[in-house]
Amino acid sequence: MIPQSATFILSAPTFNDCPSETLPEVCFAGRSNVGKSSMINAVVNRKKLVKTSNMPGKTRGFNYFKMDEKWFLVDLPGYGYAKVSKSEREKWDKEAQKFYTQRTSLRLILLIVDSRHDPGVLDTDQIFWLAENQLPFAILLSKADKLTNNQKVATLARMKRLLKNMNIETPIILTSAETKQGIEDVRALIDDFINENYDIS
Ligand SMILES: Nc1nc2c(ncn2[C@@H]2O[C@H](COP(=O)(O)OP(=O)(O)OP(=O)(O)O)[C@@H](O)[C@H]2O)c(=O)[nH]1
Ligand SMILES: [Mg+2]
Repeated sequence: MIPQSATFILSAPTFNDCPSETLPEVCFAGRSNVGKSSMINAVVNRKKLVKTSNMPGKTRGFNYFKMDEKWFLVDLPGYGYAKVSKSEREKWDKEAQKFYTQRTSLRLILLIVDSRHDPGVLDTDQIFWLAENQLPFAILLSKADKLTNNQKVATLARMKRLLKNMNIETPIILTSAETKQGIEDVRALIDDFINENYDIS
């Protein structure tokens, strides 16, 4: 469902600054510049709820948006951005891990992976870590508008194979914030998790 109201709540620099209010939460994560913010705008059907840019590394902290007074959407900074110092990155990784494992209202992690490239070691590590910690997540392959039909089939097969090799079963959706391919499916997935009628295990 497209939210009627979508409001920015706060940007929490650390896990401890996240809202004390508990509503079901869905977060968007993935490498820097993979299209997280664009995906969010497409899913909530707003042109500029979240800032997008050609300059990776713009998003800082846990950015909270309230949807229909019913659930929180959280935009996370991208991982692997080269221009952020190693110590900054490590600090953020710790905050993100705390968030994933301790935020009890977190219902679903949408991990965005660029459909045009082989998932790199950062993506595979992240996928493995989420699965190992038994966290509810789905994979959104982004920027599908840049692919031919053959490439779309290949990228889906590649991701399926990777998950199978890791013994992981989780939804994969091919998406584009440009053409809106898959966006309806992402909305349906979110609805299912918000309403708790989906069991990923
Ligand atoms: N062709 C195409 N380009 C896209 C799509 N989604 C995002 N982009 C482009 O990719 C770039 C990065 O998009 P963002 O949405 O800002 O990416 P992000 O993951 O939020 O980036 P950070 O917050 O910096 O980590 C921008 O130039 C977007 O226009 C898509 O579906 N198709
Ligand atoms: Mg962003």
